[in-house]
Amino acid sequence: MWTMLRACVCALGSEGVRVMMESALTARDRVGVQDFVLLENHTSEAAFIENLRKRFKENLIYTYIGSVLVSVNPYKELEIYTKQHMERYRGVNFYEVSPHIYAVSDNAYRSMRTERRDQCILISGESGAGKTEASKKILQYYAVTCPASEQVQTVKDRLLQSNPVLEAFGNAKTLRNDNSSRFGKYMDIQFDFRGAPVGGHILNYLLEKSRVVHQNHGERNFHIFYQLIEGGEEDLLRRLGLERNTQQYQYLVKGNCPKVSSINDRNDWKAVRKALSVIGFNDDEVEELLNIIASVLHLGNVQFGAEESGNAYITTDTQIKYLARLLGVEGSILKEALTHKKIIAKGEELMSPLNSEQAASARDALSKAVYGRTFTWLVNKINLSLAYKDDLYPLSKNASVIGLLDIYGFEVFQQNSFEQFCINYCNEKLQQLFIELTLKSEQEEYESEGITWEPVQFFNNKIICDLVEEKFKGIISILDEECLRPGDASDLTFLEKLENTVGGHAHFVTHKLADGKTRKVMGREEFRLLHYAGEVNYNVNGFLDKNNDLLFRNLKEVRALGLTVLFCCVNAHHTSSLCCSSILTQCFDREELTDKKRPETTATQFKNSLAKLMEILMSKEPSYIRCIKPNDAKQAGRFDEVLIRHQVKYLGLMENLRVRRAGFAYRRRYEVFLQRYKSLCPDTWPNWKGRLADGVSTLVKHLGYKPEEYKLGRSKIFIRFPKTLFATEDALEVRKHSLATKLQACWRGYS
Ligand code: AOV
Ligand code: MG
Repeated sequence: MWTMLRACVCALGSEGVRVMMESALTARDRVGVQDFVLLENHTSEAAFIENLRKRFKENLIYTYIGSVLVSVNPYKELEIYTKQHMERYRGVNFYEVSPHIYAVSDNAYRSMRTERRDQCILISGESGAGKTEASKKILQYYAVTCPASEQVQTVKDRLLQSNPVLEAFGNAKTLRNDNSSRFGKYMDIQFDFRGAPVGGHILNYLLEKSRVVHQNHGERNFHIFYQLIEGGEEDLLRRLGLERNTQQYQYLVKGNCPKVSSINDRNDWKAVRKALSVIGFNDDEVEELLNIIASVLHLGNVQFGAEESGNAYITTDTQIKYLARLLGVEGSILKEALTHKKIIAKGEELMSPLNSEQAASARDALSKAVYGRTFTWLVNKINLSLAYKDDLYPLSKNASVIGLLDIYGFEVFQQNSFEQFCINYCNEKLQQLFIELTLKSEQEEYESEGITWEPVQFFNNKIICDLVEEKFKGIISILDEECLRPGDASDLTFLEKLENTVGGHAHFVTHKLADGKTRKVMGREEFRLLHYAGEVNYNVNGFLDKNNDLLFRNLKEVRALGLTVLFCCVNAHHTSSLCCSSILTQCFDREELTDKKRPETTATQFKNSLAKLMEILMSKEPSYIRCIKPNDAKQAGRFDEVLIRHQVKYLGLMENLRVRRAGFAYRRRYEVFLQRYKSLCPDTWPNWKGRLADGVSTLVKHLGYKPEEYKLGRSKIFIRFPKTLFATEDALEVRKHSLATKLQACWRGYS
């Protein structure tokens, strides 16, 4: 009992200072335990949730499961991110202070420094759970606490300022989150041998382009459009031909949600403008970028009428005038391009008219392509600005990296489409990585090292990943097949093929029942996936088009339109650099436009980029932050137990806790352990001549490790509690210090 209490109080750290005033038991009753491992009834889900609730009520949003940080979104500003807080966590061991995202950040940083191993911090949780906020806190922590010089300061500023820019162009208000990431982001922060951040690199994943032309009820387009219209200076708006009224623009009215109480577009505009200049965009580039944003809005307002023949004509000449000016394309060419497609007949190029419906969808495809490409251009530009540039100290082998992963969280709406399918698939992959690295491999390691172990059962979502991505018979393969099949392929034939191929899969459901009857609760255009995080019905409408990414495919007429406008652009650019957008000419390079090879489909590209991402993450040492959303109303202080229990379940937190409780917090190969600590024992210092395992055994006995504190496997030592290791680290510090003092004394003696 006494040991338990001591562990608790010790674990409470600085939080503990406050609660030490009361008896330790009462304190625990009130604020819970800061590591779920300390829960008396660690197999009870109810006890787990109760602990979360107690802490949430006390504004203690962070709790550990061993080294995994569980974070509950407070939906209010807490005074826990000040500089003083950062200082408190700097260079301090995990368990000596209360749980915090700074402790995880610091721990990753110190592991990177002392063990020279690249790190990554994986942040997961559903939409609105707090992933993006968490990633920003981590970045801020490094910006404030890492060593700095003038040059490093510039890098820190740029790293920080990349956030408002990317959020403006890549985040939007959804029903789940007012600032929802609509793209996936993996950011490497590079550190030099002194531990100073000297560069960075961002990988972006599949932006939700369809939002440019359509938003569901209660949602908005990307923030930048509103920021520009609300915050843009008078003369800027005049130059761009924009009015200060978001409701004038077709692309901004679909969701009927121009204003959001938690968002101040005008202030955000100022922040974005400042951030663009910190990152190093010059005035011309900013102007061009805004020209493109305005062009998209004007494009959205281009309307078509139908001639008697049914051919489309443009009814909105003002828009064409602005577009021509902003994009640097001649108005007549633009008009023709928007209402015709280019076809090749008998080896000759001909312009064939579109009807008004075709013209409208061509216009939207063009807007999406322009916006999507500009976003990629923006990320590339930021990467150039973050790239390490010091010729004096080239980034050598000594450089290390901490990667931050912040993706779009699992999401379910009333209507779910191709975008949700991709987003939720991405979350399956991340969950799979968590399982591989924490639950599965941890247990496999005990087995291979010959450590006795009672296996913990868990749900492995690999079966769902396979259902989506397996070659030839996974959903993506079937979708691609339909996209490439000439003839009558449609969204519905895709659904039919799905039913025929994966209809019997345990995680796949449609309206059809095995006995030939139909399931009434499901639409005929839907399929349901039983994801690890819950059931989602996907409407197949638009799957083929979105996967084909119309603009660059032979299959649809839009391609010709896009090419025409952009060829105008490219050609204009070559004849006169004064007109036409140089950003767009960089975005759509000539080679790609004339390349006859069929590009990969959107889903396949996404699948491949995720596979690469998993490889990157697997090569690094991971830290985990598991974010939980406390309620669906985005409200402070509301702890919706049903919602939270669901997340605890699907995040696998109980299994995580069980593995942790039964397992070992730390493990190192014998040679690594011996090399680091051999100086603490006269028998192993300066060198151990015998078997490595015997050396480690001698060393830990000398250090006074108790038998229950560690186990020796085939090639590694396993240490059960972090505090054992921390005590050893402290001893090493003391020894280094006394050595240094002795050396100094010697030095003084000589001089
Ligand atoms: P997400 O990244 O996980 O959702 P965010 O990080 O954008 O979620 O968080 C959503 C909102 O919750 C933020 O805009 C804040 O208002 C609030 N919030 C989150 N974390 C904190 C915190 N630590 N302190 C105060 N408020 C917080 V998504 O991108 O939609 O998957 O796709
Ligand atoms: Mg986010």
